[in-house]
Amino acid sequence: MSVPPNHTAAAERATFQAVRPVLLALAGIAVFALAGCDREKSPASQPSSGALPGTSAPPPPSLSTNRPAGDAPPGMVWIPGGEFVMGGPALDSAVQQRAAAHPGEPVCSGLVAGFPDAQPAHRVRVGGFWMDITEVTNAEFERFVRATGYITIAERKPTAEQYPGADPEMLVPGSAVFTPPDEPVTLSNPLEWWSYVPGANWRHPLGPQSTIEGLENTPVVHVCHDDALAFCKWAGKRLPTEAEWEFAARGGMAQAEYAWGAEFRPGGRWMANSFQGHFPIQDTAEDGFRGIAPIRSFPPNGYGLYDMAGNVWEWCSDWYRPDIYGPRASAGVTLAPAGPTDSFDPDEPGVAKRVQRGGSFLCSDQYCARFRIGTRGKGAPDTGSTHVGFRCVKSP
Ligand SMILES: [Ca+2]
Ligand SMILES: [Cu+2]
Repeated sequence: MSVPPNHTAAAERATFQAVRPVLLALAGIAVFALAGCDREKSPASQPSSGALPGTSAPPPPSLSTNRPAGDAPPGMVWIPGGEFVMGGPALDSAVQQRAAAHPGEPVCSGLVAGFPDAQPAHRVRVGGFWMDITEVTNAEFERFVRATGYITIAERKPTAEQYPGADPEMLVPGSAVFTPPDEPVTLSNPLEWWSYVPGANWRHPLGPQSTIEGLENTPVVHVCHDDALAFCKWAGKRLPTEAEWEFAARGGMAQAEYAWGAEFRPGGRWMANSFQGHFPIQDTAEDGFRGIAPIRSFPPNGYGLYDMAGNVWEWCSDWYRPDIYGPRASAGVTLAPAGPTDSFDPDEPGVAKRVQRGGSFLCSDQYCARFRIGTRGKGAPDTGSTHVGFRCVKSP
């Protein structure tokens, strides 16, 4: 996400996105999964994270845009596919001017820098597919867990073998919870507002005392990429590729600033669940929701999809690298890209990450702004948090 524009080179090098292993190793430090809510860095030298499990050549892409006859699968809508301009979120001149005029004021560095990992805009073609109309809810995830007995990663006890060097006391099941500080903090250290909470998981989103009772229609959270894949398998679905996700989010509009058009609040209306007020200490909830919102709380986009911006981050199937768009741009139209075969995140070299999209209820123009369409997030596959969920797609 963002840091003050005048922050130092040292801060630039600091890790902003600790993940589960790091967290556990840090013993006592509560962290993490900022899921794209960190600053970007310019893609410079980019080694890969090495061999990645589960990476194999994807099947040849289908570019068919023919909608199969018959009814849509329950809860899904047909996304027609086609050619579109991917990435290239615009620089925000108002934000840049504000940042220049008030060098001490925190502002989303992504907005100032123009989201370098999402540049440049380039042409992509994807085939048609079915997509979940909403993010997967607690009720749906519960059905999956009842049917399969699946235990999410956050519910499993991490072992010393998995996390060598970790403080044994930290080797307890848990997950990252947004815990806002009481007083203003610099935006350079996400540890100020993320805590590793033992006992936090999808059934207990804020910790052991919390419950999902009454939250049946709220997106499930604390699901990591591995958990999402297990759900997809059970449901006979899959995660979207990053290109499919963005095609769908654009709702048929070419190169709009937001999933719903050019303006953040058309006619003064809130179009997505985001963060208002002073990040991270006070969310004034002007959009009606402090924290997560039930599905369908905001208007759908052009394809009838809800929450393609804000609310919770959504896992995609692609590995994350910040440097993939450049080569594509010079290659003409990229056909149904499934992402790179390795991962690299300059913010956390050595930790392989998957792409996340859409931003969350914690995104604000002050700190992250990943509700802007075309921007990208990332997270380690074993790491969920209070603001990471998913939705599935299905090939025809
Ligand atoms: Ca909100
Ligand atoms: Cu954000």
